[in-house]
Amino acid sequence: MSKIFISCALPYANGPCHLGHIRSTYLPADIYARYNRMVGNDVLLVCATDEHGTPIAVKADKENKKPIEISKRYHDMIVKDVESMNISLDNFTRTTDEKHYEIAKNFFKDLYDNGFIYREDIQQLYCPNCNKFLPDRYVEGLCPVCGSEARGDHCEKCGRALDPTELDEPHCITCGTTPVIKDTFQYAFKLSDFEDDLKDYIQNNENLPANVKNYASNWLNDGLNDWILTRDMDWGIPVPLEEAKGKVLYVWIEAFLGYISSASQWSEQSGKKWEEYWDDFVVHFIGKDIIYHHSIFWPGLLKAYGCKLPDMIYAGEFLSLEGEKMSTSKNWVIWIADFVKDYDPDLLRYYLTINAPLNKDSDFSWDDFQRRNNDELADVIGNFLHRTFTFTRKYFDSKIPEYANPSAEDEEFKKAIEELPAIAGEYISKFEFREGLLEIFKVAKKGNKYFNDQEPWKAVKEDMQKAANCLYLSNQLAKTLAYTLKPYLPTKADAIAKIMNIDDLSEWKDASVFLPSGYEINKAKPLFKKIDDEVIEAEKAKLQENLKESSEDENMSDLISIDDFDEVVIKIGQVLEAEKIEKSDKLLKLQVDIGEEKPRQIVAGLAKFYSPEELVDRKVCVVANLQPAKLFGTLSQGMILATGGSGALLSPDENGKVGERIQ
Ligand code: B3M
Ligand code: ZN
Repeated sequence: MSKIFISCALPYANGPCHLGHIRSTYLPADIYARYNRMVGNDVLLVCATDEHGTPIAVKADKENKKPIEISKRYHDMIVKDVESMNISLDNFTRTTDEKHYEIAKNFFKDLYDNGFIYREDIQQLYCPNCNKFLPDRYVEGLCPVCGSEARGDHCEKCGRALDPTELDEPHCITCGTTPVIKDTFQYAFKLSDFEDDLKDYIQNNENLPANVKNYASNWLNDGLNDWILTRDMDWGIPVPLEEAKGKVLYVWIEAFLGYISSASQWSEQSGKKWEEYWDDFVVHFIGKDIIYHHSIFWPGLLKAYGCKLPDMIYAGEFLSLEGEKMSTSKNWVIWIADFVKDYDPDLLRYYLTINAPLNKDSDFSWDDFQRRNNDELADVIGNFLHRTFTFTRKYFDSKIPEYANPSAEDEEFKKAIEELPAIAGEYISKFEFREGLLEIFKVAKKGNKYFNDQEPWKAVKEDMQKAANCLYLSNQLAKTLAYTLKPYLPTKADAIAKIMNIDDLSEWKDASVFLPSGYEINKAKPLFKKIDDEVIEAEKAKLQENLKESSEDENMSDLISIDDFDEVVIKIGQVLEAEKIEKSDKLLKLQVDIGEEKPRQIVAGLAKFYSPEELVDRKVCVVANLQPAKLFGTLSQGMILATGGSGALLSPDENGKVGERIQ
């Protein structure tokens, strides 16, 4: 048995969790932790919210609140998000916890006392208008390496950690002023001293995956600079030195220590020593954008501290949404809290795992989500289980029948069941979560085929033993599926176990132990349902709507030219007919006369505000040159102008004539 220390990257407490968080860190960490617990390893899975740093301070400034109010708000949301996805964390703390402050200060002090941290006079960006230094995200500009828009501390495009003074065309994000350079002093870590150690660590650690090795090696080849560990700002952990009043620790150095403070809080509660887990095997699950920090900064700090370095850094690649990069500012995102309101979290766990290996970029699309749910979960796994259970009840009095005189097909299928736990388990232990799930799916598919081929509905009349063998083995596979699916789909696995009278699925080794003949199972309940087309259409429409609303907010201050405005043709129209659209509580289908030969059919989101009768005969304003679109399968050839929130219709004065252009 080994002890395993597993961490998920600390989410910034400046927003709730979206699909990307779950895909790149929490879900893989959870699958890995659950599996390892099942094989008898002693696992410690920790995380915390990252509450300091400019992301939260900037948000607080914008909302005119204290940073702690912001971080508390999002900490509470994140806790709920993570719980709702059934991430089996052993401890989840926050970086404003007292224990964390103590650990972070001691760590800094230790490195300082041992000469790894030194005081340095430096120049930093300062906003003469706001009268403050502009650390990290307080300034934005262009990345000096790739030229993309970048924040002061980080370029998302090329993944590089930056110093704000390196930015081209910098500007203060609060007031837009171009900052000036001003003298100050900070404390720097002698990262450059560890170049050789880090090269050795990256090159000779067999566990590290290719993406981490490649990125880190490239950066190491460029040479390392020392790393500034402090900032001039109020929000953060005070630098534990007399002479450093008004300075705080840079959020990244203490965020790493969140792993340790979360573990040590757990130790206090459990009476177990987290250090034993660290000494045995450490795995950090992170997103690809923070490989630099975890493969260079963190091992450098740990080396200086004299501590064992992480054995494994697993970096999930990006998740896009409907083929586009996710963006919280553009509202092109699906929040976990919204998702779990309408869907079982296991459906998302399934989709995010099976869709692409963790080390490849992946995309979430509603159509594909529906396809995988309907064709794979419902049609293959759900169908197999349901047939097995209902058939056992109907023809075998809910008892697992005898297995005798097996055919070659029976024996081949039996072998596939027996081998599944070892194969799937091997994949999970190698961090190949998708492959493990594919294997499970493959055997479930085989189960369906076997069931069809054996035709037990016929065999019960002609060859009872053939039917008995089929149901004996199908029940064994159902049981094996419950065990092997447990790390992936914990609630669905429990539901299968409940039908099969299995109390707990805690030991992986039981996955291939067959249930005895005569063993009684319970009545089946449908475990997986298909998702209707309308539901998916509505989800897609909601995404577009969110995007539109956010771009409306964003563009408030952007002026357009008269020519831009002239491109929009708005005409006076009159509603001739109006009716509800079935299954939609928002949409109405209207026929509107806009002075053309034929009336236009327009789908309008007005059902919540007007009955169809109220609209007939009304004069309205219509955008007449919009590209036609289909909403809920209904063609829409224009748009009726109304306000978004209250649905108030814009009506022309009485003297306005149908077909007249508004300009
Ligand atoms: N808070 C989140 C991020 O950049 C950052 C991770 C810290 S892990 C020690 O994704
Ligand atoms: Zn400013």
